[in-house]
Amino acid sequence: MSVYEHIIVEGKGAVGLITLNRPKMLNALSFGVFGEIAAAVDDLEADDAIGCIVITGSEKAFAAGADIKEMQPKTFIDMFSSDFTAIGGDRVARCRKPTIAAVSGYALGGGCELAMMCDFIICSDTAKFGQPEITLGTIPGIGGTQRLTRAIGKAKAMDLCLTGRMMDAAEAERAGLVSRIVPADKLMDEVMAAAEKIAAMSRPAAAMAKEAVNRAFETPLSEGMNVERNLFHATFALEDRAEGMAAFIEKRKPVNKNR
Ligand code: CO8
Repeated sequence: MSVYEHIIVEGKGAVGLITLNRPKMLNALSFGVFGEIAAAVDDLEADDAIGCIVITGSEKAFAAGADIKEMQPKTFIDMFSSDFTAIGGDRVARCRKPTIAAVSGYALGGGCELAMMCDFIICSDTAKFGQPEITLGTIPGIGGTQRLTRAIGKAKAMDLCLTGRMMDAAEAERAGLVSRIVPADKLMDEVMAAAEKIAAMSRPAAAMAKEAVNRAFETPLSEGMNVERNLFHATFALEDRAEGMAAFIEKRKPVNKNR
């Protein structure tokens, strides 16, 4: 296991919990934080005990964006050479285990983008989402113009990216950015329950379901349908599929072997 300075990583049963932990800076995402998130995903993905990963922040802020104080002196070549966007973000998006973002308070800029890299977002009624980069004279750099547009459509994505305004939890749910809104004091209970439920499913089936849904973001419908069909057929090679259907017929709970 790696040693972490800016995040807390815990294994809670079959759920890996990554908690961003820079409270004084509202969990601003520095290069170091992104590097640690990537290392944590590496660790949790390699850990057979873990079936689902949750990323969360504090009650006040999931993350208020990339660390502006760290970014301010950077030049084009600094950013280009470091390939910052590839460090943490892509690692979360490439994770094959299911991931959930548990968002309370601010999820702005890179914070909103990090949440969108997860498979889905459950938020508290205090959540606020936005891409305020334009107010700093820059634009989103790790998915805010792309994943947000695919998630909520052009009209709202343009509105958020061009005005820099925040969207509250209710608007985010209406727009399809989040899957559920939960009272703030119940957020982690609800997210952990969802994560435990997912972790108890057949792991290869969950990975295939995730891969198929993600293809809808990246390919035309016909290609996505092909991927889905192939993966669906592939589930018939799983012992878990045979067990799942037998258990249904025998009116009992399935025992997944994750193969
Ligand atoms: N970076 C650095 N420090 C921050 C950040 C941030 N993103 N957000 C908050 N802080 C710090 C504040 O400076 C303050 O520190 P200090 O006490 O030392 O002054 C502390 O956190 C508390 O913040 P506030 O006093 O501002 O708290 P408020 O409750 O008054 O306001 C807000 C909360 C509205 C969230 C406000 O802090 C804010 O507007 N933050 C900035 C939001 C923002 O613009 N985010 C976008 C950043 S750019 C980005 O994310 C680009 C992503 C591209 C990824 C690729 C990168 C290379």
